[in-house]
Amino acid sequence: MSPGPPDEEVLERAAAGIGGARRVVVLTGAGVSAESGVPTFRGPDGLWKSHRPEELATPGAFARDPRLVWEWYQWRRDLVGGCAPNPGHRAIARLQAGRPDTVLVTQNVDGLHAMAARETGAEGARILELHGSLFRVRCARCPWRAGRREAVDATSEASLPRCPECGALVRPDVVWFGEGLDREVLEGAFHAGREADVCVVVGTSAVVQPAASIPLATLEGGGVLIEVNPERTPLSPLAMATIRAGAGEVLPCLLRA
Ligand code: BJW
Repeated sequence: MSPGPPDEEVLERAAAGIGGARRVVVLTGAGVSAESGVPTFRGPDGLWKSHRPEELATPGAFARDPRLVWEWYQWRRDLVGGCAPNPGHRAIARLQAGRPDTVLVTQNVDGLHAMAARETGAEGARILELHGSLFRVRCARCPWRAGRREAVDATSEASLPRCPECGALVRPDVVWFGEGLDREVLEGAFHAGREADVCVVVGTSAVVQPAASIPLATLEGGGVLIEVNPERTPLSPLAMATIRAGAGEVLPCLLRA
């Protein structure tokens, strides 16, 4: 159901909060890419509508059926490969170009924020990808990792890519349930959260930890939250402003300041 046009007064208050902030951190989730045609995870048309997360996004799932897991990831790589940043990604990139101390923390693995930053001349923008990237792979056994955009042939287990160092199976370089996040990236994200006086939370259901706790670090540091999401989330009651609209529709106006 469409939430209708955003409340002008709330939008103005939120824009003023961002405009007056010393430091801003932006936390994004799958919703920011929805208007680019990338499905979210948990919505009615979400990526997990027909598969349970533990069937696909866990190390156990990969150990049990690497072909099925790769088939799902290759389908997503193909889908995302045909998508482009939307006005929401571009608005965040423009904010970072204009205010280079703004840190963007994303749970997304689609690379659309980095693409928007390149298009907007914000190449130096600090983008912390908490959950990895669809377009990187790593060895399931040893530390080898690399960028990889070519298609993975998931027609049989024998056709799956193997590590050039140790011969074990190669897997997507993303963070699955039960796996730790990269320590440096995570520390950077929490530091940015604590230092910010405004945390703009966009398009995340805010149920997956530890990402969902980054806005809490802003609150603990005395800052405020601004949420952009057509639906209510566990963070909504904590936000000084909640804007019930799509990211692509509202961010260009909200981040103009
Ligand atoms: C729009 C819109 C529009 C629509 N505009 N908005 C503490 C308590 C309980 C459990 C745990 C805990 N700490 C750790 C855990 C376990 C677990 C966890 O969080 N479980 C919960 C689900 C209960 N976390 C982990 O295992 C993490 N590891 C970890 O903590 O290691 C240490 C440890 C391990 C074990 C136990 C304890 C500690 C790792 C989490 C990795 C998550 N990985 C995934 C898959 C990545 C790879 C891939 O893409 O395949 O990351 S899961 C999936 O969820 C993906 C996403 O990044 C993540 C978040 O989803 P997101 O972005 O919020 O998407 P949706 O679909 O949920 O929401 C979309 C939103 O957009 C909705 O709100 C819409 O309304 C909105 N929207 N259109 C704006 N146009």
